[in-house]
Amino acid sequence: MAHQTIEQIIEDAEKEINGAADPRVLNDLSVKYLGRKGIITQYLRNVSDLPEEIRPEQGKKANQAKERLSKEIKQAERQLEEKRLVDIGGIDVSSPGRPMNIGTLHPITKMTAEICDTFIRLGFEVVEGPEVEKDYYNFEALNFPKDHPARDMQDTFFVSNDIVLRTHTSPMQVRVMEKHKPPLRIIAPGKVYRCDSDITHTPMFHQVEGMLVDENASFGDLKGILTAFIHQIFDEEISLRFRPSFFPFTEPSAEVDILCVICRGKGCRVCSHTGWLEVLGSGMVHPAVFENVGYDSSKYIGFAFGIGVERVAMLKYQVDDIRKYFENDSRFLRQF
Ligand code: 2U9
Repeated sequence: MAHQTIEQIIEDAEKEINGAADPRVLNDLSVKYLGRKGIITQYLRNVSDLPEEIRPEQGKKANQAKERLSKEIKQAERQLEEKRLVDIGGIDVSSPGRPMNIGTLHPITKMTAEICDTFIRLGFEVVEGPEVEKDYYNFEALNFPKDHPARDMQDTFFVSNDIVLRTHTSPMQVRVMEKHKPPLRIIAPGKVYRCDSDITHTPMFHQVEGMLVDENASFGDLKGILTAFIHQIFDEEISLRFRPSFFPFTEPSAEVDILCVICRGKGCRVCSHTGWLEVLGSGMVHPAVFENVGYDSSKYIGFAFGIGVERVAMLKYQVDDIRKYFENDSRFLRQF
């Protein structure tokens, strides 16, 4: 042993350390080389017997060897422990951490909440109800007579002869009126279904519909409330217009347009060169609807409106294809 050089000792020790497949072997190697009676310790003791000219250098080398082997044994122990954890199917402690993807509310959920909030602040109450609905509540009570062509406007999914997927949330207003007397101020958010699919239509979309019924509601109130809503969602300065329209459940009816957010009224591809973008529909509740729910149509007057949530979100965020909201590409969804 005494005739071995320190370099040879290191070489032998490293061979043994690298070949060790068990932590107990590494422990034995630690004792064998670095222990009280270990090879390096013995070597250090023998240094004092060496000729004086090589003594300091050999002493230094032996101390460095001790430090080096001690580090190598510790590292080999760590590697064996990591391997053991992987082998037992545990965590691979050497693999880099995966970033956590934190979820967010869906942009349509956020837009629905934002729309509802503007009406809640104006005193409206939120009501919710079934998506699978009786033909009576979806059409009949809302003044769409059976076999009337107005039903074709709605591209209905039929569940059976007299059950449909609701094409709007208006059935909720009918249900509330059946149970409660005026005054009423309600909004009905939720999913609706229409058999239609292109870049501006999906078979399922979201609406927020609202209705106010009282003894003295006016078309002026309707204009005031919807103007406040548009200014809240878009911007305080935006121009809007009420354009005559037709719905079976309102008379008179009006659609509300905003000045095109792209061309500011000059006319472009987005607004079909009209300078205006359609945002929502509205009108004074048709007296036939009041009679269907047992309200006296000579005493009560009301107005109603329907807002397509995806449409508002598309205009507000300038998204040109409605399907982007439902593809669930997180790179798109994260932007809102
Ligand atoms: C009752 C009486 C009347 C709700 C109304 C509209 C006009 C309307 C569309 C907007 C875009 C549907 O999502 S959309 O495609 N809605 O234009 N909705 S008035 O009128 C009612 C509701 C309930 C009892």
